[in-house]
Amino acid sequence: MIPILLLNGPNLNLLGQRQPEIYGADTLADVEDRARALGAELGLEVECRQSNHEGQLVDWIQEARGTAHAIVLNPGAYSHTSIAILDALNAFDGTVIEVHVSNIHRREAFRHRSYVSLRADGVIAGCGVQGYALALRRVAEVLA
Ligand code: CA2
Repeated sequence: MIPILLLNGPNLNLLGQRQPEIYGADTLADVEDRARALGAELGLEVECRQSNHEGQLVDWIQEARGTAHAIVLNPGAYSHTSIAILDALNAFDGTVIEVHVSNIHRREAFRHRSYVSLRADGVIAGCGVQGYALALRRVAEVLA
């Protein structure tokens, strides 16, 4: 099994609890359970983490340098603001896939730019929570 990290940023712990018209009805626990199950089918051991704190996300990305072969991450609103997360990802040698549940390009202009996209090997947006599964399939393909 190849170890990979699935990271979710601020407010994604609220998935399934508010704004279902934008983010759907699945909870973060649903998403993480499915990711671990799909990962097992694909030969990936998926470690799931979520934080509302930028520094915590940076710490986990740094830790992943020694352990994970890929990072799938939805940095939430930090996508649009965080040079610190971009810098941490630039120090990570593995595959990086960025996921957004909503289509950030169809939303407010401030969501159109993602610093994380400057490092991401792939970006998935607007596919709902299915985006996480698509990202895992891509990781499995790239690492094969
Ligand atoms: O579409 C995405 O996945 C986002 O990364 C979600 C972020 C947003 O700031 C990005 O622009 C796009 C927000 C996450 C908030 O998640 C919630 C989920 C349910 C209820 C309330 C917030």
